[in-house]
Amino acid sequence: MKNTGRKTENMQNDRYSKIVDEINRAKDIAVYCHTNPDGDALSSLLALGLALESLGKEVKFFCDCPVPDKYKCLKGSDLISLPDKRTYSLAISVDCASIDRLGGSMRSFLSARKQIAIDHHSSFERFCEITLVEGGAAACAQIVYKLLKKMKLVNKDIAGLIFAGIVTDSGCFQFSNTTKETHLIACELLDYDIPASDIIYNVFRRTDKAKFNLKTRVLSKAEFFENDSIALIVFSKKDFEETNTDTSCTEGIISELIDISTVEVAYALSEVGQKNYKLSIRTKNDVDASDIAMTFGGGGHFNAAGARVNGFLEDIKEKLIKLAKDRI
Ligand SMILES: [Mn+2]
Repeated sequence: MKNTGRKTENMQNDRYSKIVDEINRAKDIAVYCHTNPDGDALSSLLALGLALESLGKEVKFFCDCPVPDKYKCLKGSDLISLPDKRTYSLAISVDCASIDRLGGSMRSFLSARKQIAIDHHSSFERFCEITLVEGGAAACAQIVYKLLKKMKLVNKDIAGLIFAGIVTDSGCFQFSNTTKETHLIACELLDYDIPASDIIYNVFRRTDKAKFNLKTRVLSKAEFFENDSIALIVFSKKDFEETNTDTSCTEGIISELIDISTVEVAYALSEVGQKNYKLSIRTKNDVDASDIAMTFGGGGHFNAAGARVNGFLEDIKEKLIKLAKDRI
């Protein structure tokens, strides 16, 4: 990792102690994750929240969407609810690169007396005074772990959650965001006797027939451009309807494209409304996915990013191909 000088380390330590101070001071704390939560967002939220509860704090776990079935296996997932109208002493967001990622939770988050953001996106846009951000870290759960370790709050349940978050966002230790530190943390987590292979199966591999049908259907229509260096799939409303699935079922399917040796940029467009698409981008080599996402007001990581895009499908495709072509 870059910037690991003594000075940066001290700055991070100051930041940790500032956050610990705020936590100690607060009696009631609301923790928040982003809209359409993934395994890292939910695991980070639950690990942090459960740890704060063990300190005797009154903790609320907020997300503006229900927990997807896939993640109901996470310890404490039944504690997560839609935000209420109360004003909390402290609000902490996890895995949110910008304020709008909070979606329907934004108002509740901002109404708290103090706010803290914990995040790992290189595209992070500061939206509150206190932040704990390590752009490029494999998962937000990795940063939550370092905080909870300093606070001596890690137990078996929390270790399992942190592991689930890391597994999700590192593609089970396969993506280029996986560093020595990621493996070292995983090693420490295994000391808590967590069911590692069960967690990997549940959050990373397990699928169901409907998702399988969606996957085979959409992949069979994949398009390739520029000598197979760019790949694109579209999840249309019809694909979702006829396979009895929805946008939450698309996770991971794009990996099949970027795994093809010639492909350097992979796109997935999911139709979410009239001329409205959710765009996912995966890249390899030196192509910056978050840079492409930012063209549409989105963001993310170097090799994985996303955005919302409006327009006619053919126009969007043309624009995406050009953006990729210019960067390969
Ligand atoms: Mn994440």
